[in-house]
Amino acid sequence: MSVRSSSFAALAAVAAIALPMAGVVALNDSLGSGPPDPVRPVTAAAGPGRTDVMANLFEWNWTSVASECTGVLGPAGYAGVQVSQPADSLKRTELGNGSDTVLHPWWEIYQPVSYELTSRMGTEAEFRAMVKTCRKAGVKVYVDAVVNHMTGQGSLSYGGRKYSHFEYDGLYDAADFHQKGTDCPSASGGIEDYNNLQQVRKCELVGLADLRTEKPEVRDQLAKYLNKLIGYGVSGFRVDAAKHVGQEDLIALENKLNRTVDGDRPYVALEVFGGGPGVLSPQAFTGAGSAVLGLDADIQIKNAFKSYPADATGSLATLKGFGAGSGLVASDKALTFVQNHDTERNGDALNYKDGATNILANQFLLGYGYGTPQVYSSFAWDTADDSPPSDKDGFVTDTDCSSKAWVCVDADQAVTGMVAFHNHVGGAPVRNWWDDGGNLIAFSRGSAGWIALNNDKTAHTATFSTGLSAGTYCDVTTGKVAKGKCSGTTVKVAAGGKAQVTVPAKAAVAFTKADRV
Ligand code: ARE
Ligand code: CA
Repeated sequence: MSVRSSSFAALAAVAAIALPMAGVVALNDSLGSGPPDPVRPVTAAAGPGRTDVMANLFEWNWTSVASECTGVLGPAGYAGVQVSQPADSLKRTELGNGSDTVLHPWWEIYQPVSYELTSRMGTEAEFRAMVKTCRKAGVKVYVDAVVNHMTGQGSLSYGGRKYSHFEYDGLYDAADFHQKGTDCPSASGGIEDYNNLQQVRKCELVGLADLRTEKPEVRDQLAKYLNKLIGYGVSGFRVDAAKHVGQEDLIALENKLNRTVDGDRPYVALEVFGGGPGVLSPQAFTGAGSAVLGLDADIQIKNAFKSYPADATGSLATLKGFGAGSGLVASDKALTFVQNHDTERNGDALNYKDGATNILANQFLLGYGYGTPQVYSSFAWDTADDSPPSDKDGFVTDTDCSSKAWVCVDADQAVTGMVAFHNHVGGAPVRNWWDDGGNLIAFSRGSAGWIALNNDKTAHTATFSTGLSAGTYCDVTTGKVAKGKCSGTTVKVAAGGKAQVTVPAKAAVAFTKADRV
C-alpha cells in the first residue's frame, strides 16, 4: 500500500514537471522564437478534474445563476458553472444596417468597454454575491474572459460609459491597439484569411478593435481585471478568441494571474476553432492553457447523432474510440460539450431544437467521460441574433425554466442522473463496448457503471455484458434510489454481469454500483 502510493506520488511529481516543460518547448519550437519562456507555465493548473462536471449557463443573469447553484447544480453534483462575459459592454441604441432587426443581440456582451462589472447580467455586487452563493453550494465559478479585443460598434455601454473604437476612458487609447499597416497586413484591417498568422493575431476579428496583447501595459490591465475576478472567488476562465491572442501572449498573461481562493492555479480553457494550420490549430494551444474547447468534439458528436438530410441519423456505432482515438486532443486537455453559444447556431453542433437527441448526446458525453464535460443551458431563439429575454433596456430578466423562453438542460433528470453517474465512475476506463453497427450502443466504465444509448425511433431489447455484479439496479436517467426504493426503471443484472435490457427510443439506460436496490 505504502509502496504503491509513494510510487504514484513520484510519478505525479515527474508528470507535473515534465508536462509543462514539454508544452513550453513545443510552443517555442513551433513559433521558432528565442529562448524558452522563463516564467513558470500554467499547464499543470488544477482545474475541474476528470470527475467534475460544469454547467454553462449562457447569458443567465447573476441572480438566476446563484439560485441555480443552490437549487440545482450543487445538489446534482455539478462541480462548476461557466458564466457569461461579465465586463461592461456595448449597449446598442439603434439597429445596424441591412437585415439587422434585433436591437440587443446576445453578442453585445462580446464587445467590452470597461472592466467594471455592470452588464446585461447584473451589477458588480450581484456578480460577487453569485460567486459567493455558488461556492457555498459547492460549485466553482468560471468566467468567459474577452481579452483579445474591445468593441466594433456603438458608443454607449450598459454601465453608461461613452467610448469610441480606440478610446476607453482611463483604460486604453489608440497606442494600445493593433493598427492597419503597422501591425495588421490586410487591406481592410480585418482578418480576411483565418490561415494567415499575422492576420489572425494582429488584424481585427469581425471589426473588433484588437488589443496589443504583446504590450506590457495591456497585459497589466488584463491581468488586473482577471485578478479582480479571482479575488472575488472565480476559479478560472474560458478565454474568448484565444487563437487571436496567440500562445506567447496567453502564457505571459496567465503567468501574471494569482492563485485562486482555493490555492490553485486558475483553470484556463482556450477557445480555438479547429481547421487552422500548425500553430493556429487547437492541438498547438494545449500547452498554452489548461485545456482547449472541444470544438471538434462537438462536430463529431453531431455527426454521430444526426447527419443530413435533416431527417436522417448518423450512427452511434461510429463513436467507438471517440476522443484521442478519433483525432481529438487528449482527454485532460479538453473542455467538452454537445454545443456552445456559437456552435448551437452555426450548424457545427446539435442544439436544443433537436430535443431528445440533444439530451441523449449530453448523456453520452457524461457517460463516456471524454474531457471535462460541460452541459449547456441557455435561452430559446428563432434567429441567430436574438436577444436573451430582457427588459426594454436590454438587461437580462430572470431565468424561468418552466417557460419556453429558456432551455434548462442542466436540470433535466435525464441529465442530472448522468452527472451523478459521471461523478461515481470517475476515471474508470470504457469497457464492454457493444454496438449493433447502427444506433444502439452500450459500454461500461470499468466495473463501476454501465450505460446503453438508443438513438433509434423505436425501442430495442438486447442482452449486454454490464461489467457489474449481479443485482437489481436503478436506472439513473429515470429515477433515483431513496430509502432503498427506485423511483424509476429497474434493471436486473444476472450472475456474470449479463443483463437483458430494453432501451426505449431516443433514450438511455444507465446505472452505477451505487444504484443498487
Ligand atoms: C458582431 C456582428 C458583426 C460585427 C461585429 C463588430 O455580428 O457583424 O462586425 O459585431 O461590430 C460574437 C458574435 C459576432 C459578433 C461578436 C461581437 O458571434 O457575430 O460580431 O460577438 O459582438 C472566429 C474566431 C472565434 C470567434 C468566432 C465567432 O476564431 O474566436 O469567429 N468566437 C468567439 C465567440 C463569439 C464572439 C467572438 C469570439 C468575439 O465565441 O461568440 O463573436 O468576441 C473558422 C475559423 C475560426 C472562426 C470561425 C467562424 O472556423 O477557423 O477562427 O472563428 O470560422 O465561424
Ligand atoms: Ca489579436
